Amino acid sequence: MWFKDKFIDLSQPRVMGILNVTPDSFSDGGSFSGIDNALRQTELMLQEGADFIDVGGESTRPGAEYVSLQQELDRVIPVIESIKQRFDTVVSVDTSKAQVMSDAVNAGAGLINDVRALQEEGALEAAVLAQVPVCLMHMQGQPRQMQQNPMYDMVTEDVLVFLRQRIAKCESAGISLDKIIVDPGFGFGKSLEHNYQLLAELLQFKALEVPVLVGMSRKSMLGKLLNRDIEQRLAGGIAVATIAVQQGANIVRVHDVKETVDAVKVVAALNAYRKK
Ligand code: 7PM
Repeated sequence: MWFKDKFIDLSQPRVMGILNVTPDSFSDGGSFSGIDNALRQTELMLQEGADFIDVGGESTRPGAEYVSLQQELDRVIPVIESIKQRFDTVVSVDTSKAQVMSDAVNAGAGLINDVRALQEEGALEAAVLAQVPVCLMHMQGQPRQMQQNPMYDMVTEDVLVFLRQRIAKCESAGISLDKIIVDPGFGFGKSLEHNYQLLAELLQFKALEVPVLVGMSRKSMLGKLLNRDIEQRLAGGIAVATIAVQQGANIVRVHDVKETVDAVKVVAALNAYRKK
């Protein structure tokens, strides 16, 4: 798949490194500015083998409040510009706002990653004009209340139906299938049981005939199951990333790039032998 200027072969599993540029992620106590901090983190993740750097300025953490447009632009655009100046990598922009999408792609972003699947005002139009691939994610509800009491008839079927509808909307608006990625949205309006059912049935998403991205890194589906704090979820994260790739995921979005790159390479090696 082409991400603006760069081609990434998604027949092999790829790793997307998470770069948070929300204010809390800047408080490292040192003398580095937000941009310096972001650049250091980016350089490390690229050395560790990340294929994408996902830049997000809106905290979509359960319970989080809405971030204003200007706040999000101020956080995200300078970081994308600086990364593209220094590194030859695909930057993805984690946003739901049309203006952030347009400005980010102008600043060099090669992928629009939208947890609201281009449903916000003007987002679909902005993505069409931007001419870069989009990742359509499923979310039930909105971040501030989505984890209160998530309910589904059949979680996998419900998420598949939603993604099929969003793919159809994108196609009729002028985004071709070869520019679409889907994501079941682990942790976004899903109980622990919903998350594991989706992971068990991830292969079903291959029926959509577009690449599949997953993000489970450090999420509560690990914390709740293992009774681990955020910083103690690495082993669980490697396990679910490995399983996801084995179940057909093309891109895994993670904080812990080095460990995930190794795990994903093991699955890729195994699959190469399996085909012979
Ligand atoms: C705080 C807590 C900040 C949790 C951000 C988060 C996904 C995503 C996020 C995902 C795609 C996180 C979330 N999660 N985009 N953005 N898929 N495509 O845990 O699962 O990183 S934000």
